[in-house]
Amino acid sequence: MHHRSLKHFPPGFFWGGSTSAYQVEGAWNEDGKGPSVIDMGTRVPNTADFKVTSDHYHHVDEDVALFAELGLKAYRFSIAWTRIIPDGDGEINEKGIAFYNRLIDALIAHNIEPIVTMYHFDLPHALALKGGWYNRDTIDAFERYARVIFQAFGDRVRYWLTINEQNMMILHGDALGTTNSVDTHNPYKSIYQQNHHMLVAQAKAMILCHELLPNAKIGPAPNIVSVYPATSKPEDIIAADNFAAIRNWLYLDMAVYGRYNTIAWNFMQELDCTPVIEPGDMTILKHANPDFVAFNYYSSATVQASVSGEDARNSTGDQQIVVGESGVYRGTSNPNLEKNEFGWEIDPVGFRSTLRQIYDRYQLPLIVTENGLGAFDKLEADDTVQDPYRIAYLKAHIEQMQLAITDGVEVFGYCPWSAIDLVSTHQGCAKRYGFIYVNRDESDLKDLRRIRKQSFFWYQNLIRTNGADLVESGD
Ligand code: BGP
Repeated sequence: MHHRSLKHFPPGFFWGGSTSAYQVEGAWNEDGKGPSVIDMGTRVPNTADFKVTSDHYHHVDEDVALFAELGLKAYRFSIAWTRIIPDGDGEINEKGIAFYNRLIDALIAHNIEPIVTMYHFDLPHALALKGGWYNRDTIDAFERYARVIFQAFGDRVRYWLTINEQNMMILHGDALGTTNSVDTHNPYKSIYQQNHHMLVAQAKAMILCHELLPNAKIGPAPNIVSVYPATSKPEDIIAADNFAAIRNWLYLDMAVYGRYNTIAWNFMQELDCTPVIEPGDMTILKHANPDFVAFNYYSSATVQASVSGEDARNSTGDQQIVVGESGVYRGTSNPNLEKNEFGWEIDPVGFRSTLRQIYDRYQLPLIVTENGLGAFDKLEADDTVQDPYRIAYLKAHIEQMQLAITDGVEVFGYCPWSAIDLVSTHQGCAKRYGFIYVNRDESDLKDLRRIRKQSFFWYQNLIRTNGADLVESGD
């Protein structure tokens, strides 16, 4: 759609930056923190583990001062459940509460809005030993944890995100190390049972948040992308509909409308993996009303029809690279798009289309909680990092976001991944995303020095002008 003029970013727009606890904090076993499934998971050989990461736990004041210098209006981070309740459902660890008090207070002192993810992949290991999300008791543990953090931080935190990328944990649990199949005969059965329990836990947290903190806002935070058919063949269109339902709408239809998406439900029926729904679950799911939809976007997805009986899962994918499902959809690459160094397709226009689709479907304000480019940045001899490729990626996506806003989509924030370098979920720390370089490599912690990248100054200027300098401040 052509527009005669573009709408400005709204006043007070949350230009932000994102991280997650296990990828940035380090201090994995300090001050009473319990182990999470991430701490106990297996690592890809020769990549960094999550013990120290960017050592944000010990650099919190310095990092927040840098975020303030960058000009961030919001900082989206996650609370490590195991810092607050080390074994997931037992004693509360006051030192964990003290750490987040310190972080939140520092952010507020710098006029940076804290946006808190309650749970970002790092389920307490002690709960995993009891069956993890397969065990219904984990719902109660999550609700109790939610109460603890709402009570501890709710006087200052106004924006809450429930579960980061639940859809990726379900679709790529193996890659993320977060879902263990309990039923080996039909792994889908246990995976979609875990999914159901997470959905109920999320609903309970949203209801509780509204009860305890009437002025706070809360929403889900899945990874949502436009799904394209590989061709205009009607069978490919159906495949795209299938994947969009299974990947996207299953999660948001439940979060917003409290109902299972029809196509996704039928997919589960075909695979004999519909979850057991206890009496009362659907009432809880219906009564949970998010105030906004948060979502992460890195790339679009393209699929084609899959013939029933074929092995559609014949390629290895990570959380962005689509694989397939026999008779349902088959992932393929999009010849119109370039790829980043890790094989992820780059699609800024798909970002606009994703924003439009979500808003059209749910009519709730949107916030982008992750978007960014992983790359092998290089620290130059003069202590600078030149990352024009990152600026180009972010600029192209922000331009498309502005077009979406002009299309009428209500967007109130954009928090690129990542505010500062951190350890990638499964590709170590050589895959960098931050505006701030952290001087370490996979095995050598060096001095963990913080260095402002070229993109830091670019984003600083963009924020200063509330996005008006998008064109002028380009690379
Ligand atoms: C999202 C996760 C983040 C982060 C990001 C980049 O799926 O929410 O935790 O890891 O992807 O992915 P990666 O680190 O694999 O490059």
